[in-house]
Amino acid sequence: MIESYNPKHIEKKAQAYWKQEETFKVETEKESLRKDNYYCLSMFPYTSGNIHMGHVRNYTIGDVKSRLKKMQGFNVLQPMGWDSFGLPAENAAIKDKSHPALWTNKNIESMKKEFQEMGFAYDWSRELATCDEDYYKWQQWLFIEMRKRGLVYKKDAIVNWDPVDQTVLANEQVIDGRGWRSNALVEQKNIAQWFCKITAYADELDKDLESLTKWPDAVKTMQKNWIGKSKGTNVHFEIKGRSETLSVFTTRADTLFGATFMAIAIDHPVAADLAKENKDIESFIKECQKQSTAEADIQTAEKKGIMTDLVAINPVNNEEVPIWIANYILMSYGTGAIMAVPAEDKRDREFAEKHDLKIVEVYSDEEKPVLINSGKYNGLEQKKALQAIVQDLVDSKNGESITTYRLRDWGISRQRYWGVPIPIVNCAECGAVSEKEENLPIRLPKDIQYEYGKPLLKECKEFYETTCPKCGKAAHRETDTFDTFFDSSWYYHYYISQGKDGITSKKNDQWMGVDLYIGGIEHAILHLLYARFIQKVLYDMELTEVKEPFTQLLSQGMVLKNGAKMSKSKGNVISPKTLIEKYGADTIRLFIIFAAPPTQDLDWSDGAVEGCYRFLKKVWTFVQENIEILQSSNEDAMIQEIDQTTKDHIIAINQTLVTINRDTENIHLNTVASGAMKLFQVISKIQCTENFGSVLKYAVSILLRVLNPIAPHMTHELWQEGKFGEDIAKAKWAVADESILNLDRQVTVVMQINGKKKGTVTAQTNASEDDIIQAIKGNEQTNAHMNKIKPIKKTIFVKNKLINFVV
Ligand code: ANZ
Ligand code: ZN
Repeated sequence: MIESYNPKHIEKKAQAYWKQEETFKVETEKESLRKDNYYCLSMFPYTSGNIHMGHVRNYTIGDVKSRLKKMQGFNVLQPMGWDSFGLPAENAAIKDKSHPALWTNKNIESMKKEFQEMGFAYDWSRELATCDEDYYKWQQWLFIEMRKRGLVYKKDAIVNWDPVDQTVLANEQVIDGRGWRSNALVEQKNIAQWFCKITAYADELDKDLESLTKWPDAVKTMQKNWIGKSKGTNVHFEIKGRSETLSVFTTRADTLFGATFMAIAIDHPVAADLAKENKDIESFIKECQKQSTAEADIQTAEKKGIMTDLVAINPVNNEEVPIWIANYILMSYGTGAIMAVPAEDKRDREFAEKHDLKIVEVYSDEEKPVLINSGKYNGLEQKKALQAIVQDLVDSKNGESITTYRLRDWGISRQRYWGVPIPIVNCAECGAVSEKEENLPIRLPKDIQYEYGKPLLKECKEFYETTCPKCGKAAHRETDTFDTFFDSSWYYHYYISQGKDGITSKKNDQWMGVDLYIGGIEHAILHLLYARFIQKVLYDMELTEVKEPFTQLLSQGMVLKNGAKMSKSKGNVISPKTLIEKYGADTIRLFIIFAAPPTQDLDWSDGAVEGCYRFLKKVWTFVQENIEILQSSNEDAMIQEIDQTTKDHIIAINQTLVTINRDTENIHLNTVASGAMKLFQVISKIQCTENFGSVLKYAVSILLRVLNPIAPHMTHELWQEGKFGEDIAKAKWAVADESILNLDRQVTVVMQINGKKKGTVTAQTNASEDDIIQAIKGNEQTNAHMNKIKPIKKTIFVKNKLINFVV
């Protein structure tokens, strides 16, 4: 009776073995060469409590790649941790009348269990959670160091305020003017906030995208657009009757003669000034403040404006241009003011038409347009016109060339409880003082009665009452916590050095940048940009010599069901838990890898899952049926001593290995899975009577190793049972044998004397007559015949077939 495939049993067994043997533990502190190390990182999950198929796909891809690299001889670092601070924990705590920490820890526990059940080869000794004090201590340290370098500062800022969730929202969290979670109408509020000066790195962040040759172009483009580098001119307009000037940023100084009005942002200082004396302006501004500040929303919102009684003087022709306050101008871009050219700019035209403002054409209607209505510049085509006008502006000191960025400084203050405390003390005398390093970490108080909507830290005396690190007098702690994007902007360092040696250790560069970073496309912009920024800050602090944190980036495709994204709201979710229960983890892993290349969307198919299960079962049964002969044989292809059919099988196996190895490199892991299936097809045909055991062991050994990264549990069990070795995870990855591949490129040529067969020689396909004669002389038997036949009258040579000596 052979043992039947019982994933539940063998998967538990393999997992226990890895734990016991610490198979995936890696030393990062010992001296090693960067090229021998492989750092494979999957974006750590938010501790939401449930693992969905998107996670499973993300982490399976990383795990297959990691296991493969280990077999290929690399020291592989594959860690896992938890992005564990954030709003959902607070909301859940309210719902469950619990505490965010309890909820979070419970979730970590259950998610970890599921990850272990999936058989992911993590070095669990490096597990981290961003809510751990040992972890965030270094984040607080970094903040203080950045402050010393002028890279963090506090300023009043208008923020999107969600009156229900009682928190500041990022622009992306405002959807159609409403809070993304609460759906409440978002208000604009001015409060003091901490900012990171990411704009100081705008140019580097833009330029270094070029060095990221192993990133998807789509992601690089998104980053580039987000940074939004733009070369243009600041043009200074005098305000009639006032001492100050109004500066505008334009990329089209060539259109200056078409500027028929000016438009300034509602929060421009000039607007604020006017609002003090003018009720209409004041109420217009108030009205606009209700509108979302998200750029996309501003672009599409109805163009509103109010005219002021100020006029600007156009420096190129001294014409008077009315100044408007308009809702489509961003204070945070350029100078917060524009010259409007309705003839050339769509937004300005829309505004002009609505408010009945003048439109002055500046380009002719010809195939090659040239300037018109533009004084001495008339007749110039655009490029030349721009050059000439900018030059004159610079010469007359009415303007200067400038590069601006769409990127803004990163607001990191959150008025929430469940986050890393910002390590600042507010002293009545000294102002905002950074905590002393020896006082870190500033711990988040845990024993707190959790209640919704309350600014908890602000009411927690034990937390905020402290003394000033500078003067020693009584003072209040900052009660804002960090944006959780900060928590995840440096975690890839902590996995390596684990905070033993500071935020990073010198040895970290033996592993940095991350060889392969895998995660969802939803993180294409912010997370990756913040991490790139922090890495550059660490570089400038001389804590690393690596400028980019992630060498290769893989954005895995989505998991779909019938063409739609799997999601709770659509009710089409398939739970990994149920599937593990039914088929075992190996089947899910195989399906995920087999069904689509990692970067493409994967459409769920119950039938295909079933098919994967059947495949694994077949392999299992086949090996079990042959288990005795496998146990008692040594692996050897026995290529010289087997029949032609078996030889062909062995050649086919090696040819399949060529494809598999080509595709492991370009991460088309799906062909590794289909390659394994192909191998099995060939292997199940092996029938030779001689040397069957050795040949089978050779072939099955290849199959198990190819399949191991994808179905690690089953192959682990079969490897040990078939006496292939102790731990397949440490076995050498299978590559094609060149000498066997060459066999396929060889032919057998018959040697004849006067038309009678005397023997055969093997030679390369298409070998010449001379080559064949050399081969004959090189073979004892044929050479003996050759020596007997002298003189040769005639030689008949048929390429790849025969050589006939006529004597
Ligand atoms: C006159 C003009 C004429 C403009 C024309 C464009 C086309 P990019 O290329 O994205 O950098 N602008 C400047 N500051 C702005 C702000 N704070 N809010 C809204 N719009 C602003 O865009 C630069 C152009 O965007 C600038 O050039 C300005 O309009 C507008 F045919 O000036 B332009
Ligand atoms: Zn003080």
